[in-house]
Amino acid sequence: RFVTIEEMEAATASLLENGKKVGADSWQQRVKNQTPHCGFGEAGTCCRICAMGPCRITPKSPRGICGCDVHGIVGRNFLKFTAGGAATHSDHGREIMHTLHQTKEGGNYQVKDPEKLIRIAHEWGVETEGKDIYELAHEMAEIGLMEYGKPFGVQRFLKRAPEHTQELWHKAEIEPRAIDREVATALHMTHMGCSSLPEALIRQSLRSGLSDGWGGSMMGTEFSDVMFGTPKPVDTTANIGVMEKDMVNIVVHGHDPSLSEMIVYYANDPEMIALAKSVGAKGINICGVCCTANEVAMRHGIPMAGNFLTQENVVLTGACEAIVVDVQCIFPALGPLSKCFHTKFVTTSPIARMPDSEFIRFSADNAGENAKSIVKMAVENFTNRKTDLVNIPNQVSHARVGYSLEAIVKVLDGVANSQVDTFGTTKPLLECVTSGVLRGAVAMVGCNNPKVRPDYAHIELMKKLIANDIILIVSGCSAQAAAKAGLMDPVHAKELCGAGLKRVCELANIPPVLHMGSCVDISRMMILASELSKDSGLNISQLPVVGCAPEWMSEKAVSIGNYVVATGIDTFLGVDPYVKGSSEICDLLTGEHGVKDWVEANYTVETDIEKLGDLMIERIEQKRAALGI
Ligand code: BF8
Ligand code: SF4
Repeated sequence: RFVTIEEMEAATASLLENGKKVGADSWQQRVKNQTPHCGFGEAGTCCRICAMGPCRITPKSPRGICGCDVHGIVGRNFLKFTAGGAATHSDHGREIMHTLHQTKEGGNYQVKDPEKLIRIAHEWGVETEGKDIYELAHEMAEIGLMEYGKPFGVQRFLKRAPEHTQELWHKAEIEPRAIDREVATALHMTHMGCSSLPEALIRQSLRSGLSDGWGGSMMGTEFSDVMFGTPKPVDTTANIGVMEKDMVNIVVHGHDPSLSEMIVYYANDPEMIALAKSVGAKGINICGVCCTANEVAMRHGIPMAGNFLTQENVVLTGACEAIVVDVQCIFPALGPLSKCFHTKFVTTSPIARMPDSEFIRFSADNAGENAKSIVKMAVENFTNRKTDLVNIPNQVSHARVGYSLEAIVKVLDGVANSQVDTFGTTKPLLECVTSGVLRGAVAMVGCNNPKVRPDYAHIELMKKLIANDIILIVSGCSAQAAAKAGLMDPVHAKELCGAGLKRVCELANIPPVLHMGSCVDISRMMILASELSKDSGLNISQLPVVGCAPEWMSEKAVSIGNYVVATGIDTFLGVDPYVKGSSEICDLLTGEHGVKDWVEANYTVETDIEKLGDLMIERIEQKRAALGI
């Protein structure tokens, strides 16, 4: 029913043994080689943005050669980190808009949720009357793409936020303008001889974070839904045991659903299935890793083989015919690792080129053709499998996923007590919170990081929170950790809940941990928070809701942290974002009079996971007390 962290670690250990037989390297080994890490890097006190450096700040050398102090250096590093994440998420969103522009009737990409497209068009003030749906899709794609570089105005989606939030952003001068502009401004500000004032650097960090969460990511999410369908609850399975011994296993990994959707489509092609049978397999099994897994699980119930730090495990099973990737969070290690087995490592994007891979360039024009040839290549590779190297640990959990905002509102109707005005709103959830049946909600997101025992923080924190009647909304690799452990099991997970949450799970027929999607889908969480605020008349910062990334590692995660905080949601991190070298930056991010004065929320960094959980519960209870509930 539930898979413990120890059982998962034992499975990984047996896979590493498998790897040893063929001389495979692993992240577990590379972590040892990299430890201890550079102390300057860890504290954020090394600057190498100009060639007079690198400058490192010590008590004896408190300033860089240009005279920049430690606060300027740490702040600039933090802003650059954010800009990297905002650029990455937003470029994913841009790719989606380009794909939308290529949609056509009967084409590789189509509009599957026309209603949502029309809804967003109305929001954006675009005339829909009398237009063909594809004409509208192309027009919306162009307008969306303009959001990246428009010379004037602010992001269109900001209007979705409660008015109070919009006012805070305006007053703090952090409303994101064009998406690319916020990234460029960040890089301009961090150039040698520009900003070294901590406050200015942190403001721009929030602003470029917002250009991601309320700009690029939100477009990525919304228009993925338009093209591939808005997720609805669907049952699936998770963990390494979803790989099938007798089938061709194709693992999809990365982020952009434009690739994985096509691979899923061709894996179901009768011609390909017949080919698989002709080479001695029972069929074709697609499973996912990282955010791509979330995308196809949410829309098609495709099983999730693992998350960030188990990406090598899928190859180590010896049963992976192909691992097909697009962009982001892909270990370059997969190249050499795949060479130790029969696995084909297929890269598809000019953005993520890697040695030891087969590059099949993927684009909207050739998507069908190329997806088919990738599936064919994987099927034909089945006969190269070395059966004595096949080791698939028998670990599988059931999971119900697919909780888009639209789906959450729908399940809430099941909890509503017959007052018509609560249907189609978040009010039933608010009622549960006000009455104390639920104490609050935690949005748990983000990666794995070897600095934290992988998956341990996600899983243990979730168990602690649900036992305390706190509902979880999750995304990214956090979602997969939950699914692997069985915390999304629609039947059994409620056994781990407090009485109140258990009751809600029964009434709404949901697991206590709701899978909202991939990391770009944290934008869904921002809209949910906005709806809760509007439906309750409270500010977002007053809601007993916090965000948490206990094992984060990527630049994208810092960008997310910044937009979650900027949206008014206190955010708890289990890994320090390289800022501990500057008291001023730490005060701005975590103190009572920094970002909190501007956006009514701040960060808490606590690497002791048990304490991190206690702090979140304490914050939720403080917010409840302030509301008198
Ligand atoms: O965007 S949670 S390891 S997979 S960065 Fe990457 Fe982190 Fe996973 Fe998706 Ni998000
Ligand atoms: Fe050193 Fe200043 Fe150049 Fe940074 S910008 S490397 S602190 S001289």
